[in-house]
Amino acid sequence: MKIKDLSTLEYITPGTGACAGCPSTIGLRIIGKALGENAIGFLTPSCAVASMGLTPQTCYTFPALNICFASAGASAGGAAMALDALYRKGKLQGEKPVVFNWVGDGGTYDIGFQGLSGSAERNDDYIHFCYNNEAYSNTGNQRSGATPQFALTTTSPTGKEIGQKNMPLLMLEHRPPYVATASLAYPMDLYRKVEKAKNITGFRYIEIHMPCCTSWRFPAADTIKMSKLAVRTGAWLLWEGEYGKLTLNGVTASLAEGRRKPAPLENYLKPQGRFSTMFKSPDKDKHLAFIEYNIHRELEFMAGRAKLLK
Ligand SMILES: Cc1ncc(C[n+]2csc(CCOP(=O)(O)OP(=O)(O)O)c2C)c(N)n1
Ligand SMILES: [Mg+2]
Repeated sequence: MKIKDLSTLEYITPGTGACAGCPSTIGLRIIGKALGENAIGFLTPSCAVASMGLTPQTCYTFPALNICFASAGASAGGAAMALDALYRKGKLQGEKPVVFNWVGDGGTYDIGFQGLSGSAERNDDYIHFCYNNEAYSNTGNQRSGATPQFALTTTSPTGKEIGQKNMPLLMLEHRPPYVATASLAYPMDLYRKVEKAKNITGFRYIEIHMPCCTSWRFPAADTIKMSKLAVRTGAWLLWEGEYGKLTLNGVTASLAEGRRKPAPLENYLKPQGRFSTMFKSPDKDKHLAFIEYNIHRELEFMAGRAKLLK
């Protein structure tokens, strides 16, 4: 299957208030084509909400419910249970809608983490999408648990002092039926993962890397280029897992097996204004080497983790 063969269904209408080059809109278009018309989405405060417009003129074509951060797990889990009850009582017929969350990294890694963890452990029946733009973007670019080390944000004005946490792995360790990471630069890999998740019952987590031209400060036309470089440098890893078992995918697998050399890190970081202070620093080479070391270490760690449970 090729991208041109995907459904013509659109989850977003023209005229959204999102920035030009917004990765969230690109991601939602692809996942919509995989999830189809029979789906209900929950959104926590984020760019995806700030740009959706006001009722009755919102840009989404799926039923979209705005919920608070802490309740993302409980809301989607509760909706899935309520649907089950309606089917049991004979009040609904036909195929059960897919319930999904569309939540940022701030909502997933930080503010909604506790509720999400509880929901994953209960194995509630929905897909949680984390669209990870590595910052609290809609509120003006504050740091999150997904912001990389040395990146400038308004709350890390000299560069973030620590790196990001491995949130998808934390979700995998809840041992749910499905966890995956994906990239906008590999849309058919993303599509395949969403379609796979759609046909599984229970808690599913898919995290999509979302280079954000506004917060990261690179040209708006380069969203996909930055997405691809993130994967090719090893800064973003592609993998999927079921019940704790983990498999590396695509370029990430080639990097881990040494079949492919990582792309030069500077090609990825230099065009991003959020690293401008690091590139001006006399310690630039030391910092770049440290990031490279951490990328390599993470890849080795994930490759090792993949071998542990087969
Ligand atoms: C409990 C709570 N804390 C803080 C806020 C303010 N707030 C709104 S959106 C947001 C950041 C969201 O970041 P993320 O989930 O990464 O989405 P993005 O803006 O990057 O799309 C914050 C802190 C809020 N609405 N509710
Ligand atoms: Mg964010």
